[in-house]
Amino acid sequence: MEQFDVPPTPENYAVWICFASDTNPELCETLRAQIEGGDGFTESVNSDLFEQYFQWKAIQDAILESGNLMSRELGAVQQTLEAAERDTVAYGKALAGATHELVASPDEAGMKRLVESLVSATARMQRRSQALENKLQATSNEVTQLKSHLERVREEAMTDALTGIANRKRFDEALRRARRASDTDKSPLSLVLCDIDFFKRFNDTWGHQTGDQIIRFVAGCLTRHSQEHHVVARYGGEEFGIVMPNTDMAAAKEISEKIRKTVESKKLLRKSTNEDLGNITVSLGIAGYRDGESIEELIERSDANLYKSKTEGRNRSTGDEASSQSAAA
Ligand code: GH3
Ligand code: MG
Ligand code: MG
Repeated sequence: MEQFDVPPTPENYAVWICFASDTNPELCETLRAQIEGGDGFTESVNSDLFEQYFQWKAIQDAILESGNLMSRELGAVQQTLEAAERDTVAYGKALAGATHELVASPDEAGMKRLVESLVSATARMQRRSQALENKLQATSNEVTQLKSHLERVREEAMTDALTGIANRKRFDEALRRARRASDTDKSPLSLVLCDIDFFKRFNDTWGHQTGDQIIRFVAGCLTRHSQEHHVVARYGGEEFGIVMPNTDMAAAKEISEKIRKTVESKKLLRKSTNEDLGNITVSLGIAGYRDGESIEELIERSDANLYKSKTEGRNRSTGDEASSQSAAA
């Protein structure tokens, strides 16, 4: 990844680990072609690779599987309906025959035969109706299960596997929706970006797995201090974003500070060995949505504030106005 300048995001890791372990011939082939083509690995090439071989693959598989199951179910229902139709025709004929015989005023024995044949034809119809009802009920249950299966796959495609919080895709979607809502009802919308300080150093010292443990810990802090309607997402490797609809700058700053202080104050222990990992800190950048600006502009302004937090010493949060900056004591 280093050789081709591929950023070490979770998505890119997934692609390249698969390449290194040679577990997906199709992906390996595509990657080799890209390398040989010499066009490099731009952000869009990287995200296309991930979508193609991981996200979309999972969704497509689920849709295909659901489609197959659905058509099998519908085929069975169709057969039951056809059989029911044949029985209905036969029943109609039995009734017509009975009417004809009644017109001819049958004797007592003939009447008995007639009633018996009508009773048995009616019983057959009843059984068929019952079977049809059962089949339809089973199909309806099956369709409900398929729907929830598809919903689960959709959920997975929007979730970051390492932390369980939203991934970049859901972040983008949430931000777009929040911006639309803010445009409509003029409610405040804040965006917080958060980045772990000196994380490369931490990773190099303690290893990637312990690094992952820290990413999960920070994700937990963000979730704990955010409100229920906020969307907390892993924006990139050790970067997070919180979309905060209906939240003004003051409230967003307050939450950001709570997050910062919680992360800073936690004494970290290595899970596997209980070794003292010291403390880590995060830097945050906050921007409030300005009427009419694009999503990109809003992200850029949050990012600029995050950058400010970094250059002015890290372990701090910076809001829109310079005067609203909060720093560690
Ligand atoms: P700064 O304070 O300026 O943010 O410094 P930094 O070292 O945190 O910044 P930089 O962006 O240079 O380093 C980010 C590092 O995050 C690089 C990579 O080693 C690590 N990283 C990215 N994704 C993952 C991941 O999924 N797991 C782990 N363990 N580390 C990751
Ligand atoms: Mg970073
Ligand atoms: Mg960092």
